[in-house]
Amino acid sequence: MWWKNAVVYQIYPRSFCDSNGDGMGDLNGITSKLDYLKNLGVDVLWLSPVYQSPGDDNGYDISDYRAINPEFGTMEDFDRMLSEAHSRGIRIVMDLVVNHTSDEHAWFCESTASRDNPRRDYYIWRDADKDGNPPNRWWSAFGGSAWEWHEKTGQYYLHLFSRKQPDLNWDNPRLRDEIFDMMAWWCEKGIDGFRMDVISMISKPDGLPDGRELPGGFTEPACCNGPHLHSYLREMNERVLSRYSLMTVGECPGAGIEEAVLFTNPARKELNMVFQFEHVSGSRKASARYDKWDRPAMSMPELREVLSRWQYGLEKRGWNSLFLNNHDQPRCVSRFGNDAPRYRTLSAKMLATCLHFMKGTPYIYQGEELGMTNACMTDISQYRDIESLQTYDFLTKQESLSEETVMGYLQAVGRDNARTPMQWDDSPNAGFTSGHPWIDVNPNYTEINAASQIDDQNSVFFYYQELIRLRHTLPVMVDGRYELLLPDNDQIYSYMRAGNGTEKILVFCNFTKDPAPLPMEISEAFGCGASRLIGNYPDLPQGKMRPYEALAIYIGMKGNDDEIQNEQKNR
Ligand code: TEU
Ligand code: CA
Repeated sequence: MWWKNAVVYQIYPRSFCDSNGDGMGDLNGITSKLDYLKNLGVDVLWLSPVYQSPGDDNGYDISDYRAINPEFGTMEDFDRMLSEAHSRGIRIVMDLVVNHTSDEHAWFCESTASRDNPRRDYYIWRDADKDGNPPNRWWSAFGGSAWEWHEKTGQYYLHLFSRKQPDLNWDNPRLRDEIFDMMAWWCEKGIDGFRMDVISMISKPDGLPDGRELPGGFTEPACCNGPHLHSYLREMNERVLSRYSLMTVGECPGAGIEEAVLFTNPARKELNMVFQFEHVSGSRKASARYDKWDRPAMSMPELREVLSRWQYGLEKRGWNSLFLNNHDQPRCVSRFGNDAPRYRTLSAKMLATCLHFMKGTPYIYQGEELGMTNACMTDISQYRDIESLQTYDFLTKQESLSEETVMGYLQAVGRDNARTPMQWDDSPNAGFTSGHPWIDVNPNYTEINAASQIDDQNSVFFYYQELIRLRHTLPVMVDGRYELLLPDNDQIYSYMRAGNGTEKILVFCNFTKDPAPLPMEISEAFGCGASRLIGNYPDLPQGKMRPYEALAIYIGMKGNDDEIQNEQKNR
């Protein structure tokens, strides 16, 4: 299971690197940066969608699964990127978006042609109720009703996301056949796996019951972990996944540990791992009328409780994905760390230490390895994400919140924060494009960029490079059992990874800008021959842990220590 030792790097192609000056990242841009990614040391690239799409949801609205969006280049460009990646020992995982298509997909064009079209029930159609209203009060993730009226055929169709993303009807075996054929087509091209978009939503519950009450007279779409979900995944595994050596990760909103075990227990032959969202959904200790937008940030003790529960929960029963960033989340150094210039590098390295020594497959989102921060957009015209724009309209117009309040929400947790262009160097537009970028570059690119970091041993880049090297050289970092330490310490998150023998790694992360009393476990460890694996200060802490200090300590067989210490000396 190669994916257990792998480190995955997520690329958001439209913001990664533009090779032809049209202001949009593209496939040839990715190919031009494969040596950078090889140098970082990552094993797998997960590409957000590059298929044919009108771009209503930046490519998560696919109109042809077997064609490349010309904005990103051609299928030849894709094939070249794939073979260039493979020649460097880097695998490519594609984003599989099969809960819905674009409304411009040929299937939907047929489905809307007439009620008796053979592909009518590739999608989810329902009659209006006696008053002409939608069949239930489900909310679309991007605002408004999850039902769109289709005048020509006189029914509503379901769209859990934008009205241009109609949900597919997975209960239709012919639809499943077409999806599985398409997946096999990509596997035959030589890709190495799939990240499966909102895969926990593909089986809708009978009767489509309303969920939790939400603002504006809507309810939560009660459609995660539906009745046939696991049978559809077992069918997918049997008919496609099991025939290739793939890595599969399911994006599973609504999945708790018990569902995650059902998805990832190898004996069940479904998926290798899942993305769960408990740790990136904000504090559960406070109420929030608008969910992620006005939910307070999670404190370290809350984050520690969630992450530890998942580490213990999947031990010997499944496999964790490890992430704090992606294209839907704010930048972790701004959300969980401290992006003030004085603390940004320190806290970015601390967060990376906390995440990468855990058990599971780590995911690095483009720019995270540089300590890129949230954007600082001050006007709604700078925003591009449909979720941001439709939420802005809903909250200012329907909920009458002030522009200042709503802009504050977008600046804190809007998805655009992660979608500003990758910052390559301090030339105009951060070296992302020679043209006009589709979204503003973060002005701090002059201080935060790859060129200024790849040769700097104190950079965030260098630190990630080292964490990845350690994961590739320390089996206990992959297989060791997780055990929480200092459970009641409200500044330091500490845990241990225990190997079969005497080998162990101790991790200590001060999540605050205040010094913290030095845990005695650190002095004890060095007292019995431990060695420093990595840390974000040049020397060991004396008497206290410094602001945002991170330290990983290795205790193991004597021989290994010498190797480790020699390694340290030779660095
Ligand atoms: O995201 C699914 C999802 O749950 C997101 O809506 C996310 O939780 C939310 O935006 C947080 O505010 C996937 C893709 O990652 C996302 O980019 C797509 O917009 C969405 O599915 C629809 O395909
Ligand atoms: Ca381009």
